[in-house]
Amino acid sequence: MVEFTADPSHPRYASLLSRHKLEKAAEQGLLAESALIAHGRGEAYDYLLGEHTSDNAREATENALAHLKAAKRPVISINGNTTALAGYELLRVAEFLNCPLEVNIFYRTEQRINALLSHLENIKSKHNIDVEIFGREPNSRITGLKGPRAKCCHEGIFVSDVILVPLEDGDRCEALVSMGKTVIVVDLNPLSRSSKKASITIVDEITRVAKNMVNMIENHKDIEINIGFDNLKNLQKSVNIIASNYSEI
Ligand code: PTJ
Repeated sequence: MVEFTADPSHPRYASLLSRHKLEKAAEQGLLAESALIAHGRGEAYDYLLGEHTSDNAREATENALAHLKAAKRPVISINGNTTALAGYELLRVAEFLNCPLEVNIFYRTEQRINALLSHLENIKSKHNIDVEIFGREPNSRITGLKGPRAKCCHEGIFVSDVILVPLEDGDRCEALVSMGKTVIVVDLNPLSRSSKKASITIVDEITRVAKNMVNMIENHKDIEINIGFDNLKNLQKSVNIIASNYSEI
């Protein structure tokens, strides 16, 4: 693997660093074959959104964290891309929430599950993080879905009332909502099915979202559930940002 040498002063440093993390993760067998295509789509939207956390994304992030804090059985479900880009930060969030993390991937192979679990266990022991990680032996199914992507762990996703599930597929998002859960997704595409179906959508880059959550926790930010939060209105604000960025040179 080529060494990462970009200087932090480079205008595209964050983007280059994310790409490097994903290349490394691919080499370690953590990613789906289409992971870099999915990331590229995300990057394109991020470019149009201005590559920063918008006010409406921050509002959605705060509301999401408030729901997770108030939940009886919160869970954080992570896939390959999320583990590579924000595994450490989401373990910190899970530790703060005292909730489990479940490795749950769309393109499921036992080899990838095992690679992801040992990667996360290494981060845990390196940083002394105390979080239960599920995913090795799924013993339950997401209601209404067929095939391997329905697999989940009873004590993790199945019994959860609030689930943070970044970069989720539309079908699974819809199925989780139908199970009565509050579903929080992170998706740079405000027009995706997941974005429209979720209870709360954070239209922001997962690395920034996870860091923002850690900052809110570390700074003891006083956040409360926003009962007036309207997900579609929040999504519309992201679409408006894209539209106005697109019309100006
Ligand atoms: O690890 P697996 O097997 O679960 O597979 C993971 C991928 C991401 C490959 C899989 O879930 C997939 O194919 O996803 P999609 O359907 O391409 O959707 C990914 C969505 O996430 C797209 O709408 C992207 O815009 C968005 N996205 C991609 N990268 C990021 C992102 N959103 C936030 N942060 C990102 N870094």
